[in-house]
Amino acid sequence: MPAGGLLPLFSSPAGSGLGGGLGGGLGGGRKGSGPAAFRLTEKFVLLLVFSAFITLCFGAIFFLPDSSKLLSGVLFHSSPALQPPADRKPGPGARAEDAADGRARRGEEGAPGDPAAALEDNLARIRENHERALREAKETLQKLPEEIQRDILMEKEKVAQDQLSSRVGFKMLPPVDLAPLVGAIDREPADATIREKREKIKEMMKHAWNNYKRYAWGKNELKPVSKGGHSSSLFGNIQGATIVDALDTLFIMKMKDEFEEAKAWVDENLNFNMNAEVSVFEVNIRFVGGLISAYYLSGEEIFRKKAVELGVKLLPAFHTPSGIPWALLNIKSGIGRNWPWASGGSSILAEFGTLHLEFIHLSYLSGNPIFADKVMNIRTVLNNLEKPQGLYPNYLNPNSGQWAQYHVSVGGLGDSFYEYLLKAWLMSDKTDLQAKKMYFDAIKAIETHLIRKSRNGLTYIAEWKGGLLEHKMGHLTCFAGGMFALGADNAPEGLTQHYLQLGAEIARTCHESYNRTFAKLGPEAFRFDGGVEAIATRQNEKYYILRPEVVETYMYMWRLTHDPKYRKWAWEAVEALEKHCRVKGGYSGLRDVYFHKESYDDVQQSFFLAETLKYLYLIFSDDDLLPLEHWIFNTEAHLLPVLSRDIKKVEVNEK
Ligand code: DMJ
Repeated sequence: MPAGGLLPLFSSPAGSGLGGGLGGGLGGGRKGSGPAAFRLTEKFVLLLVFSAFITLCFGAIFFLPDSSKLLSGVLFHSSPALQPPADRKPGPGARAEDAADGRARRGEEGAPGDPAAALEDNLARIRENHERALREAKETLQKLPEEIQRDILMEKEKVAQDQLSSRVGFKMLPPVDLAPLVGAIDREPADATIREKREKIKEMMKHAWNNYKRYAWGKNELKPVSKGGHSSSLFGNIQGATIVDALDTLFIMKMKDEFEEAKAWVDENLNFNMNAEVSVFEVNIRFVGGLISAYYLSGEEIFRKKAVELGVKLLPAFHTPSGIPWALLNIKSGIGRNWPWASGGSSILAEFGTLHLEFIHLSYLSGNPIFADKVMNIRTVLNNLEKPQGLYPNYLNPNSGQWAQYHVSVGGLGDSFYEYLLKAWLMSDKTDLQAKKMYFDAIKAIETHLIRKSRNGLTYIAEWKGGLLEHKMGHLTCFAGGMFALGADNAPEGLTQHYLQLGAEIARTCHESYNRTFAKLGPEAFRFDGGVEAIATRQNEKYYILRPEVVETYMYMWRLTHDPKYRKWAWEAVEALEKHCRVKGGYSGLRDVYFHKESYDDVQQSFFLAETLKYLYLIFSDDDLLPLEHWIFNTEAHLLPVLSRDIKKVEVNEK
């Protein structure tokens, strides 16, 4: 309404002020029918509307939730410069510390806009806030008390995580006392043949890397036959898996230029601020593990910063009633879930049981115990549960905290959980005695219930399904030979020799699984039933995807026994890879290792660079490259230093 239309109301003959106007209107208005009476009614209605409007505005400002924000928005027309620094993000080129200190660059703020539009905007925001508050209140009323309690806890944790994120963003990570690295850089092997072989493996790494760079740079993996990028849903939209997975292999092979270009890519492009649903396990072992390893080897802060940033993103996965994390997590919304195929919505033992090493290091590198707390809680839940025959089933329900299906495997779904128990103990400088006990108890039960010998004397590890054995062993299970040997030294009851022997037997069986194929590379799974031994009988188990587990076991067996057969077997694998998997555009997996002509799967897996080539290279290096007393390999072969007792003493003292 134009302002002139209101003016006569305030100059009515019945009075000169507001009071007079009202009095005149109320006194004679109802009875009269002339133009004067009509004006009084009009006055009354307009006044009523006006005062209702004012009341609404003030009522909203003072009584709606978050009134302080509204006050600053409506009454003070706050410009961005007056808002608290936390509300503003540092712009491109701005120093993060500037934003933290609240020292904003005021010259860049825009001029205040049209006041009417601003008022309209504020009213819209008020309405929206009001509606949201009502909606939330309604939802809360429908919740069970436990759910409300959980929400409060989650909210609290979110605040803690936000604080941690901002510390990472503002480069406020505590200083880390990097112990002098033992054996990160080595000498050339003295023996010329060994030197040549090692050089050949480095050439393989160059071939894999250069082709990835040429055809798939920045993508997760390479398609070596069709020469393009390959994306796996395991990483959501996170990119660069091959770059991060390859970092430490490049470092130990002294491929300095390649390491530098990988580092630059991480610095400029590795991004976790996206709407992506990822596998918590895969992102942890490849990205968090790869970044931590690169940090310890190179001392470059960017790797630590990215590792902690990603670790924080993974924390909401633990928001379950038991604290056993979800398998899949949307790193933007923080919403988690489990694989739809996993028994009754369960989490998987090999997934939630393979976070420990990286999360202990994340706490060390961030100075925040939250990561260690999460994985120690997993440990407590598992330790307290009743175990059928002393075995750990592969499926655990994160809501009830109870086992689901009784399926036990040292291969897929179970494997690296056992590996991480042993390595948690070793990485703690042998102080984590709970991990040691759980490991040795577990492998004792495995030996009793799952390990068998074939008619011709091949030792294998079967799968256990509710008490019945399936006489099948996976390629993944072959890592266990190395694990048994690695733990042998400290085995209880004089069992050192026994476990070393067990490791050797598993290595032999896995070598047989390679030797009995056309490609001399092993199938995904092989069986010991129906008259066969160490051979795949099902078409869908005959593929080889450049996996490392067999050469991983050769590496540990070589280091721990120096029996030359392990170098021989490793070299057979190198020759087979060159003959059957190498293509012009990199290395490809095979669809059928028994078939006399290669059928490529057209994927160069990132773990081929992280693990397979690294283990092969180590087999042809001297033992002083990455000595096992100082370094722990995570399950993706990334390097984590043993955290010495002295470091831990410092931590405890500081607390
Ligand atoms: C790797 O990502 C890791 O070794 C994991 O523990 C199991 N699978 C692959 C390699 O086969």
